[in-house]
Amino acid sequence: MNLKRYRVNNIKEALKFIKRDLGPDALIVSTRQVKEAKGAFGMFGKTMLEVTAAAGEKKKNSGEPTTATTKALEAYSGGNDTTESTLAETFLRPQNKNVLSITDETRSMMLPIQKELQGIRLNLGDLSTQSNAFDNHLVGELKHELGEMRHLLHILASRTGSLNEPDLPENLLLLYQQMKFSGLEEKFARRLVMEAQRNMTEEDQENFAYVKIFLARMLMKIIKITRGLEGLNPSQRIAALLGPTGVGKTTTVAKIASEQMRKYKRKVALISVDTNHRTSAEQLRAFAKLIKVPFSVVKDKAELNRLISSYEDYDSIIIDTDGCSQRNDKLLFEMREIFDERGRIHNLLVLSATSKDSDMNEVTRKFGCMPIDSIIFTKLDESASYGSLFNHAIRFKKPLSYLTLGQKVPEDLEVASRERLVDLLLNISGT
Ligand SMILES: Nc1nc2c(ncn2[C@@H]2O[C@H](COP(=O)(O)OP(=O)(O)OP(=O)(O)O)[C@@H](O)[C@H]2O)c(=O)[nH]1
Ligand SMILES: [Mg+2]
Repeated sequence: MNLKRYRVNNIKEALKFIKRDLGPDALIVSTRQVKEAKGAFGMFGKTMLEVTAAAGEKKKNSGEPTTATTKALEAYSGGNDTTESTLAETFLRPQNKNVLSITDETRSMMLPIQKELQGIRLNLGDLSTQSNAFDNHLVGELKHELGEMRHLLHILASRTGSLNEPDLPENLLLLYQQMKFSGLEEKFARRLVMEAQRNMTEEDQENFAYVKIFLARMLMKIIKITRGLEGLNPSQRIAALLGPTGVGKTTTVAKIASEQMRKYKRKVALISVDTNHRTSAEQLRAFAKLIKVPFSVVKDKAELNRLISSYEDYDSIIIDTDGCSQRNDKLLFEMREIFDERGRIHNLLVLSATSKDSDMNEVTRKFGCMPIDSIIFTKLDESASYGSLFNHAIRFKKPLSYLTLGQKVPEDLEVASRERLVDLLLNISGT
């Protein structure tokens, strides 16, 4: 991918350069405010806008220009080069008539299909009420036709990304595209920018930095956090890490144990719950030996409760569990037997930021058979976009406790903060 970075006074200036250098298919990847170095220690420098853009793929035979918004959506969804117009043009002319024409064009294509669908549905209804004339074969055919029509409608709808792109002022449209590029779901991104537009004066909407901060504030209000284990019972913190296989539970247990000891000087004990009857606890046993904390393996709830009671003079008890596939109902049931009790144990669901949104949703739904108090996102270092973290936090309304950013113990652990999460999505700090 051909990436280019520009320092400009405003977004219009950036779009001019992007179009000139990268062509009409360019896509804006990120934006941030930077201070130009000037004078001693770079003080008194002018604040500039830094825009990073990527060149899109060129289509060999250019056709009629359609809509830039559609182009942006296609680029976001993996690059479908059926349109020729520019993202930049849309930003320059957000009221572009083309936006209307593609919507109208699509609507007019879909109208007859929708009518036909309605007709088929009515016929199906009639047939099923007339039991004598009920003809299985005909109903089967109609159902098949209905399925095909639905499929066609789906394709048409996905070609335009959305039937009515938000009609937004330039800065909001730019940030809307940026959030979608980062993986934030279209409906969430749309709701955010629409809400922001309603709550800002037209003058404020023209100030890019203001709009970005405004959106950041809105996002910060949506995200819930636990401040690591600080929100837990201060007299004794008991945390169990649950989740699918290989997401980094054991590594994160070790990191949290170190954090509790080093940062808070707390007395820590480690437990491994071995439901899977695998001898995977050895890794943690070795670590416990290294940091000189007690470590035990338990097999069931009674043993776990007994052990926790014996650790009553410990400040933090961190419990590791075996990986459990969200599709393994038997194992999930065994886990639930141990962790469903509301009370002393804080259940942390561990999810990898590299997982697909749909997989993460399935995991959270399945593990929802036991109380999930907060979520840890691991492997942020292996992920290129962070919209899915927000999709998840918005959808399930679970607080986030930690983020992990690498394999190193103890350093690659961060307490999840709203500022950090919003920065990951909107690149406020520009790091
Ligand atoms: N890049 C990266 N790798 C990580 C991170 N956290 C853990 N890992 C790696 O992911 C792999 C699996 O980590 P484990 O801690 O064993 O995962 P687990 O969830 O305990 O696995 P099971 O117990 O088998 O379910 C190891 O290679 C870890 O080093 C992270 O934040 N970033
Ligand atoms: Mg493990």
